[in-house]
Amino acid sequence: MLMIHALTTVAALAAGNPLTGAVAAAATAWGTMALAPATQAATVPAVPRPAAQAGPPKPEDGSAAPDGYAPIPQWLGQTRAPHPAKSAAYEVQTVADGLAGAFCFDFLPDGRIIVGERAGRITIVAKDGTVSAPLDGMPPDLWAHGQGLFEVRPDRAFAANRTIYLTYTVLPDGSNQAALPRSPGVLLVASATLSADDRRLERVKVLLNAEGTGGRLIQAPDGTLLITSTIPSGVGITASEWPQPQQLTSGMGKVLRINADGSIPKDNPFTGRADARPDIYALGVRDVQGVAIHPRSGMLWISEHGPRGGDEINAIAKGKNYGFPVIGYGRDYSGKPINGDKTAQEGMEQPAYFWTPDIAPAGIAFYTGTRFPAWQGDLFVSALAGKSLVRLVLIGDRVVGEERLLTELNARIRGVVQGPDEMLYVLTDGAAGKILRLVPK
Ligand SMILES: [Ca+2]
Repeated sequence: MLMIHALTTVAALAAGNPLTGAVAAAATAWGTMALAPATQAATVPAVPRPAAQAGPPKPEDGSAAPDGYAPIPQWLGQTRAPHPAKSAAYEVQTVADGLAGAFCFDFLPDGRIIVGERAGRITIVAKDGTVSAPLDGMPPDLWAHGQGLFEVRPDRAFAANRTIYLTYTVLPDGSNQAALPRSPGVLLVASATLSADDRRLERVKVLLNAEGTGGRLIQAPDGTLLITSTIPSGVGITASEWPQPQQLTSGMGKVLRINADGSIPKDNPFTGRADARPDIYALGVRDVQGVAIHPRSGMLWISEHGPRGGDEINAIAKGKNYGFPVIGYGRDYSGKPINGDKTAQEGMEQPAYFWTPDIAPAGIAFYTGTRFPAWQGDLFVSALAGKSLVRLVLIGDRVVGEERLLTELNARIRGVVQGPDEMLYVLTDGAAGKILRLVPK
């Protein structure tokens, strides 16, 4: 499925070879960020983007609708796993409402919830459900036209340091807003301090230019930050235009890893290589919409949107290649095969699970609590187009069951988080978003 990118109707910007340009831009971006003082005024070079479409998508641009394509999995249970034998009854309670375009939420150590809305607002939900006024002190260059604020995440030691991390898009330097290409925004990662009165962000510091058009962030158990960086995607954009996920000089289509101060961990897999960004942790991803740390292995798991079909769950290992656009289980929006419908190749990782047709998976969470014993160890996947909360029953890294919960809401679900009370919380998408809590019945 596609992200909610702006379909600007104006003419495209850049001329020239987009691939050569991408490599050059990547090198420039990295060099600049490494040398520049880490302030809000850091230089943001333009990254080549696909040409804008004149008007709405045309029929030949395709759609994301199911078309009967049903690729064969590598093993039984890699897709369409059977309904699990055991489940749990739940009731749904409303925790907060009145959220608009909320994209992410997480718990602060005192049990309050911090919420990020795409337009560039951060609010805090009190335990009684009251939603605060948006925080002041947001990055002034946050550009929200179709992109915007993607992640708001407290540091693991937030109670002591009041640090939060953000991912958001800005317009690159020199952008002419009257002649923008499609999806021109560039993903930045920043840290900030929440003021003592909880009303504003202070000391906003840009840590990284990730180059992508969107992305998620989560802090690993070792304190490093894992950031996902997407390629532009959406109807009218073909996979063959976007080889960057396989290019080590580009930040796009990657999982990136930095220290909490923006420096590069010495044990990153490509450090010391002249032909690679040193912040790359894994490659070959497309459009990551959910991140979670596995409670036992400490590994990053992600949800990822394919184009038309080929949504994936991946367990991310250091230095590995997750295949896009060389292998996958989806097709271009036009319905045309990508790389001859190739689904496997030596040296490329298989998804732990995939969906064709799409469910548009978004936020994910492992359930580790005791309130729902039948759900312990399972991975929960919020689904936008799938309008459900998907429960994946795991044995090790293999899925052995799939159940769709919350279908009764008929709502696009953007996120899922386990609360400190060991209940599951979900965030609904759209202009009238809510945070809901699942409690045992
Ligand atoms: Ca893949």
